[in-house]
Amino acid sequence: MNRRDFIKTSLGAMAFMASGLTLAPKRASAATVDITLIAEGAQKTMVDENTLYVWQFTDPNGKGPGVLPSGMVLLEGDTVNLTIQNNLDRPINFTVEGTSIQTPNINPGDSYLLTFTAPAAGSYVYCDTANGFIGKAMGLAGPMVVMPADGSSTLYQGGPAFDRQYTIFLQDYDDRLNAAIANGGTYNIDDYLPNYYTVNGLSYPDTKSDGDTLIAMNVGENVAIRLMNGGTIIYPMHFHGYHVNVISRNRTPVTDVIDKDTINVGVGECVDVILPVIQAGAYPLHTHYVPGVTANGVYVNPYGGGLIVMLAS
Ligand SMILES: [Cu+2]
Repeated sequence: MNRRDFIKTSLGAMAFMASGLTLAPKRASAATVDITLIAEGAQKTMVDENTLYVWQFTDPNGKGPGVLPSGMVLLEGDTVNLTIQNNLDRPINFTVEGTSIQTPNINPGDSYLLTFTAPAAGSYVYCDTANGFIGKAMGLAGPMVVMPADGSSTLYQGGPAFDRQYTIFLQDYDDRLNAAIANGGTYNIDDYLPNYYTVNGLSYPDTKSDGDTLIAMNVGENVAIRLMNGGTIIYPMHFHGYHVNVISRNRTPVTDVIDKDTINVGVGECVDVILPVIQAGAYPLHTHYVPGVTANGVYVNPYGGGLIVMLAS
């Protein structure tokens, strides 16, 4: 069965969408890019119908990957004019982890223009750090993918090539913290224990019906998967059906153990892997932290409700 037939028969009428970061248009040379991100509160409905008050960065002109309201794809050397508007009730900042890219604290109602040069090719987590642990725990984080300056489909210039790429942005929530923030209260971070988990803003089974979180592949391809931990706990990500080659951790090439089926993704860490598609089928990629495949501790369908995506070829 080919890929399209599989999608039609197994996953409904969904077409491959050129959305989000997955299939971002390629450019051959660096440019000047204007981006606006609004830090704001939003009501997020989870797969068990519970609603969480979350914080998010929202790009009024962009979306994705998945249902994340923001996500950047840049080319190495781009000049980025980034405006951050703070619509939250407290100061925030914008920080690209592992770089010196950071705004000062931005007060409620204020905006700040940060101009920076897109750093070396690779995967980056951006987030608020002005609120400490709470920034990420409330959701104020997103993925930044920097493509090589030569415009090639490689993870870095001269690095391994891929046929397609996916961004898998991992986040978690403790709904007691969300409720406390929504009600203007306080929360003891020592009590933090997440009970909701998302990939690109979605939980399983919704990850099956979004073009950025259904990892659609063809046998014979090399598929780049960017595992990016924007949450607050470690995610041991297990690939069923395939082994992957670990290419880099936090933009540093990995040269020792490269062929694995479980990849530990630490807090704030970005692990870029290449999956050689050696066989057809449908297999899960999920966290081996068992509560992470539930929604509030419950399997909302036979397979779970949290951090699961399907690999389909
Ligand atoms: Cu597993």
